[in-house]
Amino acid sequence: MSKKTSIITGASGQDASYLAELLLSKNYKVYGIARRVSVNTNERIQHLLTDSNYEVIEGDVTDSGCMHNIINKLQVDELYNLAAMSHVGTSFQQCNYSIDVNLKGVANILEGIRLFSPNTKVYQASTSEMFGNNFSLTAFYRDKEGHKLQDKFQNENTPFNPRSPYAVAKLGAHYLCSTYREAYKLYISCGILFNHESRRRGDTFVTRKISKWLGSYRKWRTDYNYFPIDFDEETIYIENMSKYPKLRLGALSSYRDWSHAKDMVRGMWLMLQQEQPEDYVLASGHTHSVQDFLKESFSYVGIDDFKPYVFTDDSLYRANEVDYLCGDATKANKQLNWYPKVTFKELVKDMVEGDRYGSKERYKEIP
Ligand code: NAP
Ligand code: F7E
Repeated sequence: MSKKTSIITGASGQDASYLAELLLSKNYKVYGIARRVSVNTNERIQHLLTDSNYEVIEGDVTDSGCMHNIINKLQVDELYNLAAMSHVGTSFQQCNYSIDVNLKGVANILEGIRLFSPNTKVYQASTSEMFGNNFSLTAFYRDKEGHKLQDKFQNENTPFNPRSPYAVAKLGAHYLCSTYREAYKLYISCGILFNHESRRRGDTFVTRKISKWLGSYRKWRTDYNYFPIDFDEETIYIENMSKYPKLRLGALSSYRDWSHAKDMVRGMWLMLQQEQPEDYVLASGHTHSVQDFLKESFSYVGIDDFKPYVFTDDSLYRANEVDYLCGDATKANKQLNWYPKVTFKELVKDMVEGDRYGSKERYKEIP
């Protein structure tokens, strides 16, 4: 049987690095599309660059001619579109740009597939941000004490209600995918993925911001050994000797359904191995607040109360917030036999350990 071939856009990103590892382990030829940058951004895929089955091709999803040429020339079996301006907060400041990459970029790819490579199966990276503050309710049930409860969750039937330029662009792309799927009978599946993190997570997302800060704070503490520590409004200090800036964060009460990125890329691949293209939610089904993440990560390093170490910075609040996300992945569980393996606790531990010794140790992963 001939080797399967694939394109991954957004090759230098968190998910693309795990997906490339997965596809290479399944003996695929992988073409990673990465945009031209003035400095090296291949840190996450450096270890793959010597693999003869992995090739990086320069390309930008906002350039239709470029994407059409690549799609036409390679005629791959599977294309995973992971390229995005993926930061929700930034999208409020860079609205047009977010639409260019996250919506028009998808149009460029879909047109390329339609015109030049209609047998290529496409995965589109949709997002739980498309739900905004909408949720569905389970039927009432009773807890152990007999109290009447109901759970809030989002699944494939929950109506969308985007609350950021990022989410609006992603929702436009999501609908464009279903339109192309129906109109041109193309194999296009969208994964509606809830938050997923790892040691390779970008350091401006809240989980990695926390684990990275803990890593550098612990180094500072170790450098100054056991001196008593005190606090003023924005800093932590050691008896007039040294000051260290507190961890600056915005909204602490948002709830997110966090999984490990490695689990998620397995689901992406499974979506393209089905008879029919469909959209699927991938999520752990457990939700935690940012405060929960802080509590878990600080207590992992022996700090019982995180509050004195955190400075709430008003400038880090978003113009609109998504308050509560908790995914119901029953469809993926049943149809794809997909279940996440890494728990919230294991994820936090892995990220905090990953940042403990600085960048060199970061990529020693959960096995
Ligand atoms: P990420 O780490 O931010 O990676 C995004 C990648 O897209 C980067 O490699 C970036 O390149 C590339 N990119 C940006 N603009 C581009 C352009 N114009 N042309 C080509 N490439 C471009 O994101 P991720 O966490 O891996 O997420 C992967 C995808 O899943 C994204 O589409 C994201 O929106 C979506 N998603 C993520 C999550 C999550 O929790 N991680 C959840 C739901 C959906 P540079 O390295 O040059 O910046
Ligand atoms: O924020 C709050 C923030 O930026 C999580 C992307 O991968 O997942 C991600 O989007 C929560 C929000 O992720 C800070 O306000 C508090 O409530 O880590 P985040 P996100 O916005 O959920 C979705 C599914 C995607 O599709 C996206 O691509 O944490 N928060 N303080 C903060 N967030 C950040 N970034 N920085 C803070 O200082």
